[in-house]
Amino acid sequence: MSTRLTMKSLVTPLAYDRKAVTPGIVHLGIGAFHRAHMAVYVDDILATDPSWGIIGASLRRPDTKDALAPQDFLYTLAIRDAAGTRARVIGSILDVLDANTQRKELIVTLADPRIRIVSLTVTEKGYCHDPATGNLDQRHPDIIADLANPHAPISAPGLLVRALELRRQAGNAPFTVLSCDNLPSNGKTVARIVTQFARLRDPALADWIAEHVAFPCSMVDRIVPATTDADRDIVRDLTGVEDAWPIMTEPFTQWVIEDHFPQGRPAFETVGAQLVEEVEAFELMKLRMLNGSHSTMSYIGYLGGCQFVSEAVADPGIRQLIHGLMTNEVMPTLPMDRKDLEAYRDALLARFANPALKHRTWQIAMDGSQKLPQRLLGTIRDRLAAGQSIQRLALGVAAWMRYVTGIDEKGEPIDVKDPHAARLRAIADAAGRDAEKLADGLLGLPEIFGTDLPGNAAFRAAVTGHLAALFRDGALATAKAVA
Ligand code: CS2
Repeated sequence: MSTRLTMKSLVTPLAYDRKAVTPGIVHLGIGAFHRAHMAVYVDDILATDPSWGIIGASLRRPDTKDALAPQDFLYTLAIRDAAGTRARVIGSILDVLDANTQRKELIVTLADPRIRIVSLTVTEKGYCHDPATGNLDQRHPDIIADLANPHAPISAPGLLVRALELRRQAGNAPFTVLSCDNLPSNGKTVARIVTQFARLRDPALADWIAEHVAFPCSMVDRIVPATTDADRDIVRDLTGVEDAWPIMTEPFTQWVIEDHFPQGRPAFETVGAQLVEEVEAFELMKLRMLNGSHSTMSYIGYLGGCQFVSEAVADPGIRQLIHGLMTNEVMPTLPMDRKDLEAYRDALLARFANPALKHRTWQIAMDGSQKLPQRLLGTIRDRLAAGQSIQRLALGVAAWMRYVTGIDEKGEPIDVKDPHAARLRAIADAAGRDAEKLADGLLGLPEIFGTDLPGNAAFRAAVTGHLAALFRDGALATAKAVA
């Protein structure tokens, strides 16, 4: 594939000799997001420093390995907007290990001293934590399995701890753990989860991890819709090459990283990343502005019949709602300059409207139980504490509640994907279309709403009122009324 791809003038070829590249990073969760984001920054580095190749690992499914192995792990990145599509070949991923069939090899690789960074995009649910508190969920089935069988772990925390244990036993330095998921203070969160898991296994190991392992925070941003067959056709028409799994994305990309890598790192600052002392304000801004809007638009848009984000944001009611949500309810909670936030908001609205990105509302609607706390509920808490209104934010929460009933506005089933889908469905089935009962049942889930929000009368009233309106008037009319 490489030769054919590099011969095409429309495709930017590799700028380095791939045979000279050696592995320096293991990435857990080698999905579309990583392949459009970190793998691209690393691809840009390899011409000047070939010691940072990536070994990817899939913890659940072998499909990425199956697709990429026959093409030597090369793939096409297609960058799309209204102006057209640009393609480039990415070669930074040297191999992909399927954890289910190559678990031993994966653990040996993680323990290899050449690996100085282990990065993760395992999605929110891959951390096996309680999203409301950020603590390890000790009742999580994968955590129970890993505590019973710590030398053959299946969870991300289990794998990290086993690999760190082997490094410690061998007298080797640990790797730096770099979370690239949309979690609040993602480095601190993964540090907490990993040390809590280690402590359940071996307190001395937990102490060693707490003392020696760095967990820098990072804010990652690039919109990456799931690849479809239509995308494969677009890439084939553009490049003349059959790529089993190309990645489609937008021109925008951002990566803000806390500069704390005691074992060394690629010179990411030379390829567009921002290396800073403190990332958390950036993370908060992105989670609340981008992801908070995304989730709100997705639930309302899906219910209102919008298949793609670009369609949802083209609806005048939804657009006004999202604009108002960011301007009036989110921006005042953020520590940044107002002018910068206005520019950020406007850039987001333009990115959401990208007509070439077929970003499904259904895709973003997934895993709401894991996403709501950092995307909407933190902002709601801050505003309630300051006695401020939360009407638009509460509509995002109510739209999620309406969505997880699993029945759309036409009476058709919704394929609700969520680790708690069955529990959510049972609550919804018991409540029927009674807004009060439904809100009551769902607010009773402490892993989402904590123990404070369910008792907050203003929050409860706002959510219940919106939920009743969603059942009565439908999503688009309700969005327009609240906007
Ligand atoms: C989206 C994110 O699927 C989702 O939940 O909100 O994946 C979003 O596209 C990225 O965070 C953008 O950086």
